[in-house]
Amino acid sequence: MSVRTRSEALFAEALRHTPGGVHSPVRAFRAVGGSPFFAASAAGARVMDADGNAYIDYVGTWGPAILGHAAGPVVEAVQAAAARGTSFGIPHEGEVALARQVKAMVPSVEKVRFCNSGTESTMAAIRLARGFTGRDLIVKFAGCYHGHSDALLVKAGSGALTLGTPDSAGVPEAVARQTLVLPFNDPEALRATFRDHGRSLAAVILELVPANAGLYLPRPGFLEELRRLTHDHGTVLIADEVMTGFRLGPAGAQGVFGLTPDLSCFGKIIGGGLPVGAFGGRGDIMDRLAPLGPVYQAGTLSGNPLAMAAGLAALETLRTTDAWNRLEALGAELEQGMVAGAKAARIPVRFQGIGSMFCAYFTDRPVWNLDDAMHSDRTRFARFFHGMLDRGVYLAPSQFEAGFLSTAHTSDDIETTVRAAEAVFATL
Ligand code: KE4
Repeated sequence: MSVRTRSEALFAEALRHTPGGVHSPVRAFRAVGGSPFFAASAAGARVMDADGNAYIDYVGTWGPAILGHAAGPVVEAVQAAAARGTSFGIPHEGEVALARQVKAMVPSVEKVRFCNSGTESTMAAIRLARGFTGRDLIVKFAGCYHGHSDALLVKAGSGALTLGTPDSAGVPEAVARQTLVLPFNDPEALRATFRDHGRSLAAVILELVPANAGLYLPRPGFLEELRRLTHDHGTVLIADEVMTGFRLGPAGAQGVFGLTPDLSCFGKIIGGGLPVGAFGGRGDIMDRLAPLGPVYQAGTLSGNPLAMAAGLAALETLRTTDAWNRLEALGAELEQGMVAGAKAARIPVRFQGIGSMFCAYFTDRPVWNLDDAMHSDRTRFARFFHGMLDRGVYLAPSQFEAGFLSTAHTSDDIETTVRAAEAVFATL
């Protein structure tokens, strides 16, 4: 059992200054019990806490740390950029370079606009789709999380689901009514919704690989049916790739599944760990954005030079080292070890993953949507989480979050993790 007295003291003080002591709810360990450790530093595949304990990190700051923490090329790029000024609020070459790189990696992106978070990117994409179509209704899927803008905090995943507030207080009924929520992987519900509302639907937004209720995959044919229906009804199809973008491959999940969305949203990796969001896609839609068109969107720190430099260094490193093959191999190693460990211990675990993303559901049934995910044994998950943490492995502190590998993880790390899991499975 790791000693965490410094973290406990910091948390006690944080609680006096900040609601729940955290600056994003999922960090509070409310879903797993206990109090969060406080990070002191992070390097490669490890995070070190305020008491000097080291953990193999499978959260990776919720996705951005795909190269591991304090990756050399990213740190050097940020240090060099900082020496030239931390913010301009003026167009600069870094924005152009990162935009060029995004377009080169994601063929569906003809134009791109940078902002400061995934929330901003999806909020702006929805507004743009509404401005482009002149329609109000949007569709999302239960359990998908697209950030905390009002229109999208309806049956949301991630921290909202973890805390049991998938429909947040403070979102006016008049706003929530404009968001239709469907079950994921249900083509019949899709067809019925388009039959009843087709010409009123401004957009459908989805995570192509929903990873904010754990992690599950699209059933064969589901994405193709969605693309057909949105195309036939003039509805904007928005792929939320904030988590999957540049993680599942150079063109993210849309590249893996061969889908061409009308707009895509990005975040996390595109900023190399600094605050960046982005949205992009069809030029005829993007050109409705101010200052060209009537749809307003703005941001003081959009295109921030440090964040642009970090994002460019991250994408360049991923692209030139073909990191995705390595991440795929590590993901397969982890899956094999965890599945074998759970089986040997006769613990019902459904390990679901794709590339470097994964989730271990404590259930014996396949998970294809939020309802399936809700059958997981969250009490058992909480015990598993703490057992792993006490053995130096940091997993996401919620059954409804995904885990992430980085290029800094090694086969030895996976071996250590699997051994720890075998020991914890035996106690569950
Ligand atoms: P941010 O506003 O947190 O940068 O991005 C929102 C967002 C949008 N779309 C998807 C698919 C996302 O996963 C996210 C944010 N992901 C969560 C983790 N599940 C962020 C963690 C947190 O809220 O602290």
